[in-house]
Amino acid sequence: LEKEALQKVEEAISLKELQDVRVAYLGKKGPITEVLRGMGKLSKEERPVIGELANKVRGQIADAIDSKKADIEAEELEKQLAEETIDVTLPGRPVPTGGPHLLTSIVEEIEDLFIGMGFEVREGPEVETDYYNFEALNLPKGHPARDMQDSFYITEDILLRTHTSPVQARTMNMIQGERPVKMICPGKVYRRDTDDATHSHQFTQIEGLYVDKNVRMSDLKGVLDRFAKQMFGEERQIRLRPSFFPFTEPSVEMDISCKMCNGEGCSVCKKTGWIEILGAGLVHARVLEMAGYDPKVYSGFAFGMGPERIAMLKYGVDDIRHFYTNDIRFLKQYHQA
Ligand code: FA5
Repeated sequence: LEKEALQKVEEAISLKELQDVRVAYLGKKGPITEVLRGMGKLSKEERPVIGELANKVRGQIADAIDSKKADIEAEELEKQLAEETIDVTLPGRPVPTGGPHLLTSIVEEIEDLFIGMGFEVREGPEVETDYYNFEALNLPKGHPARDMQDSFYITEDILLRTHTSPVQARTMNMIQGERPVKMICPGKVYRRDTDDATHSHQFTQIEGLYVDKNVRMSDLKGVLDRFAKQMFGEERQIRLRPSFFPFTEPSVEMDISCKMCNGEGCSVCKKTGWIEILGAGLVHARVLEMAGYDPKVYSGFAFGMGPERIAMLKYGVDDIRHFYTNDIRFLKQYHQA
């Protein structure tokens, strides 16, 4: 019996099999328990001999099971460790990382450029009152120039701002003529424009405003020229064309020489050699006055540019809709490492 049991223990290759052996030989219904149970029937002389023998056999089988159990456990641990080994020399799986959107980068680049010229950065609300979006900018109700910017009205007096110019009026109003202002304001604007390659119903503008004593047209031209050359390269030319905005007098639009054809005329610049990127002018006396600045003491210039158009020019993007459709293949091209 002992030999047979030890043989079974030896053959067991899993903890389950070993447990089965333990139950079979040492369990309540096993042969040794049976022998011990039958002790009562034995004679006085036989009892200690058989008892000792049975206990010895039981002890040996139990020891063999315990030592085999330790072997199997060690073996299993070994196996598990081998299976779970990590090869630290394998190349890692790349984790895709995001990056700033091209539009965010260009706005930040423009901000840095103007901060370098002493402008501070301000913000204003996208949901704006009719007063700040139009009236404070010399565009009273019924003024025909309101049609230049088709609007999304929320109520009769509240709308999505059509440009960032209301931030001019808000900033000046806050300071009430007490000191000069030199600020830019980037932000989203909304117009009921039909979307095409160069127009979007929601786009970005960056407003600029400089009000001080003796600010002149030449100051505006100098700042815009610096901006264009730093943004697009020293060889680029700027051109100011007379224009009209009710909140500036005189008003201009600024064109930049086309990079694609070097001013020769191509499809990108609609064969003119120039591309319009912003509107600007000297702040209208009425606007200064309404915001608490004395136009006899103060003068100023303002501009409003479209960073999408600037990014298109700088990076050769052929359709403004690329900025908003979020095709990862487009966006990835502009991620800096
Ligand atoms: C204005 O919005 C004036 N507030 C700009 C201004 C500010 C003039 C301060 C004088 C003083 P305009 O509507 O032209 O002007 O727009 C300014 C720029 O925004 C344009 O030159 C163009 O770059 C961009 N822009 C205009 N409409 C759209 C559009 N639908 N989609 C994308 N960009 C546009």
